[in-house]
Amino acid sequence: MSAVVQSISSAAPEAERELTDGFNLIIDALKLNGLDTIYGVPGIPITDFGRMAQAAGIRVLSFRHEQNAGYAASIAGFLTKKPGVCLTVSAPGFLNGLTALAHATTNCFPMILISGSSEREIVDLQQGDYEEMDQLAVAKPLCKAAFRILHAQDIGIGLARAIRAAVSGRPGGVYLDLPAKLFGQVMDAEAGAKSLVKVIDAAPAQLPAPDSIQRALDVLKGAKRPLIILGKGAAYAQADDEIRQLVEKSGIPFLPMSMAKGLLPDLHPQCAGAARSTVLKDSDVVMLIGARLNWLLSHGKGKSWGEAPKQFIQIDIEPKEMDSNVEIVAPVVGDIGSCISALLAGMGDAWPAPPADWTASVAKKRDENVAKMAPRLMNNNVPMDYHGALGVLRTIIKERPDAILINEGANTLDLARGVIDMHQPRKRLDVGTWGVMGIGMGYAIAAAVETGKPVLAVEGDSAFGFSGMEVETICRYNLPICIVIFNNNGIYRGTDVNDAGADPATTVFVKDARYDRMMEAFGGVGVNATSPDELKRAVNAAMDSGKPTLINAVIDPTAGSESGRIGNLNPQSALKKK
Ligand code: OXT
Ligand code: ADP
Ligand code: MG
Repeated sequence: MSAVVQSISSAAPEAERELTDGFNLIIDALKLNGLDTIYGVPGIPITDFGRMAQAAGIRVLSFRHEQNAGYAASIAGFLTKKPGVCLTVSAPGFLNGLTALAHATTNCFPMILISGSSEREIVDLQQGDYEEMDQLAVAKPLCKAAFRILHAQDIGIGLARAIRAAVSGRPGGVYLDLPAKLFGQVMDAEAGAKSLVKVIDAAPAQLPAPDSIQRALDVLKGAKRPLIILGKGAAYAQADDEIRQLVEKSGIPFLPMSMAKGLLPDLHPQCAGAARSTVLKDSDVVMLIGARLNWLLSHGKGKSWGEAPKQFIQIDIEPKEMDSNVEIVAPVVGDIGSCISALLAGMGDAWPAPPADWTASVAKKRDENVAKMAPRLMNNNVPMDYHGALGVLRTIIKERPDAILINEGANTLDLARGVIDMHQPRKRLDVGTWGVMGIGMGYAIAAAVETGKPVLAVEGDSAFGFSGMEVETICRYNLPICIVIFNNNGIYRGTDVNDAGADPATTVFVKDARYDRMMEAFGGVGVNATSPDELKRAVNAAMDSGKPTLINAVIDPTAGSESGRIGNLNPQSALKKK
């Protein structure tokens, strides 16, 4: 239905007809396709569009910086399997949103970045328009697809193409360029309504070839020390029951990648999360489900994978992913739900359990590691170390398993990943494939908005700084978000000194900063916590009340290590002066 009714000739009633325009057609097209939430920042030429969308019942969340709105849209896509929508102004706003679009593409999250843009004729002749930029050309190499709509009658098709490109096959980011002139273009309302497209079956099932299933089962059956690795593609697929059945029916130990934690509970008897290096090294057959053999898995080779020959089975929707780093002896290409169902059917009722010495050795290593860590998590040291603080948060997540955990930082990320067990699928959201700082507040906002669940954001003090101004957004929308800042006065540690001059070292911040006061400035709750007991009380109070809360958790500035668990990736200079 067109939202605006206009009369083009009040003097001639017989010639009266209903009109609509670009503004209304975009809104109608979004609504028709169930895209009911927009994350963005207003300004020329999209301010009125935001107002009209809000008036038409779309939830429009207005941020302080487009990058955060973009990260929100990207994780909304991951959580809902619908493209998350980010709306920005032209050139600078567009560029601010573009990092998040590239991030969505890299992480295989469906997202659409819609940006207003300047007049084509002026941009193409480079005549210096307001916020002039050839945005389509800039976006293209950084996303899965990019489209521009020039005519109101193409809005329906343009949005349909964007939705399909974002969610079908391997999901990713799509750019949609809307020049300012398009919004005001008028057309007949009936023709406009007819031009809209409700996308049917946007992400069609992709069935695996039966041969590929049989090949995978043959390899798996021959394994002496099999391992299943679950990645965030498996979490995205929302085939939770099938995946659980496959893991349990096979009896094979599973290793969850960071955002796949909780797909099966971390406390599941087959979970090998706490025996990571052992299972990577000693396994002989590895079945990857929605996980890539990229840097996070040492490219499937080298020291962490041990000496013994290894065979890989890979389940992925993207055929080009196969053999990307090492040979895949059994590629299974299809959507995870269909692939796992086919594997389950092929396994029949009597699938042999893996050799007991293998499962026992994995369980033993896991239990040893868990036991080794346990006492460290119970310490009540002041100043807090990471383990004391995380021990408290781990219990809180256990007691509130449906809360969503957002996590970024270096030590704050790596230690939280190991310490905080997850109990339900898609509850842990973090820096992802690029290890990017700045996802925190955008993710927290979208997680609260899309799921209605309480959110706990565990943030390094540096990581938080990348999106910290969005605490105002959190307060404005009164979202149930509790932010805990692990404040160790800096990046990795707060103790570095610059011996060469008066400037501080590059990795340290203002000492003993009180981030909690930022939250108070906007009417939220701020707490300074100096011990695990104080931290526990403050987080529980925040989660009970649902009030926006920021807890400044004072962490020993000497406790962290350079780059957390990935210090080995730092290049070293042989010529470095001490
Ligand atoms: O088996 P072994 O013996 O090996 O043991 C493993 C597990 O078995 C065991 N484990 C357990 N034991 C007991 N109990 C339990 N429950 C348990 N669970 C596991 O523990 C070990 C470790 O397990 P894990 O973690 O699974 O294994 P591992 O070996 O670490 O896994 C390897 C990886 C690669 C998969 C893993 O490490 C990983 O996922 N890493 C991701 C790392 C990452 O992405 N880091 C973020 C980037 S770092 C850096 O780039 C930063 N920057 C630069 C920057 C960035 N990133 N972005 C932008 C836009 N600009 C700049 C910055 C600025 S970090 C950063 C800020 C840092 O400062 P902050 O103040 O924010 O943070 P602090 O450091 O806290 O100060
Ligand atoms: P992780 O970082 O957790 O290891 P990655 O992001 O590297 O995970 O890998 C996710 C993989 O999942 C990608 O290769 C992507 O193509 C795949 N994927 C995403 N959704 C699906 C799906 N529905 N079915 C099959 N594969 C999928
Ligand atoms: Mg820090």
